[in-house]
Amino acid sequence: MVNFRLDGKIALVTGGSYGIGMAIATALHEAGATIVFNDINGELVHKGLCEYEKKGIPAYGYVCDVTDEAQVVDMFAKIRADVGIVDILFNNAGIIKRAPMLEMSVADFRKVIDVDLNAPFIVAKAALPGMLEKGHGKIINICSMTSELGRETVAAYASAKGGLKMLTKNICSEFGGANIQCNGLGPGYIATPQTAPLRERDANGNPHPFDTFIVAKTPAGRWGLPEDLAGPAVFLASDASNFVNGHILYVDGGILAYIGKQP
Ligand code: NAP
Ligand code: GCO
Repeated sequence: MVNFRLDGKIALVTGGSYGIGMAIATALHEAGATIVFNDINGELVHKGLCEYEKKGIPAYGYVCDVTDEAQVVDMFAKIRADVGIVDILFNNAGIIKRAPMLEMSVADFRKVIDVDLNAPFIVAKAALPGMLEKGHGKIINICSMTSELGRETVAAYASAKGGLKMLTKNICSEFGGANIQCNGLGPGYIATPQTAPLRERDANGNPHPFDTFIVAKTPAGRWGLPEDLAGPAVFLASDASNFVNGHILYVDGGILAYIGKQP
């Protein structure tokens, strides 16, 4: 029988105190996994823990900046002591800075690369020894439309998410023989705080032009919801995907298939 269940598995979702991370963690819990998450400060972790408790999910939360290798290594030691060895890692924590390229500072470019590309390397590196010890593992990197497509103002983010696609393929290449699958989950345009500035209405209540643009560019005719990622996330975390490796599963309502509305 196809096995989508995650009973007995420990799943770490980085940046999982709200948004896409929380929706993924909720789905993994429903499939049977024990949920561990981190966020960058104590306030966010506390908020996340309260929210998981409200949902009846017994989650473990840790304060950890995923760009800091020492903090990440320390978090993995704590998780091992408190919960056990991580079987499933979702590299979800991410940031975006939108600015025309000529106005983007090098410092901002570096910051985005650090959180969105260097950190998934650091966290995967910390997770892999435990997975090798257990003889199995799932690493899922949260990619983006911008892993494939460019757009004005997101040079740093697109560079990081394009790089993350290749880090995914490289982890697959290096660890596939050890029964570790590394795949990407590429959300389309999802309604979360990260995309809220693109959906703000003007004083007259008219939608943001970018909002109108995205709805027209999406064959599904709407923004995605974090919950739209639940099924694909469980699939990539489960034994049902054991021969899927180095793949990026786009969950975008069809954006990447579509040339755009004809005039
Ligand atoms: P979000 O609302 O901004 O949540 C991201 C989480 O990561 C936040 O809790 C954030 O904390 C945390 N974080 C940021 N830097 C961190 C660090 N150094 N260490 C630990 N945690 C950190 O984003 P989202 O929309 O849910 O997106 C989640 C992931 O999906 C991101 O990788 C994003 O790029 C990707 N994604 C989003 C969309 C979309 O349309 N929303 C589409 C494709 C891909 P703070 O609140 O302090 O920043
Ligand atoms: C943007 C958006 C995107 C999305 C997402 C698309 O400014 O274009 O924020 O980058 O967040 O990653 O898949």
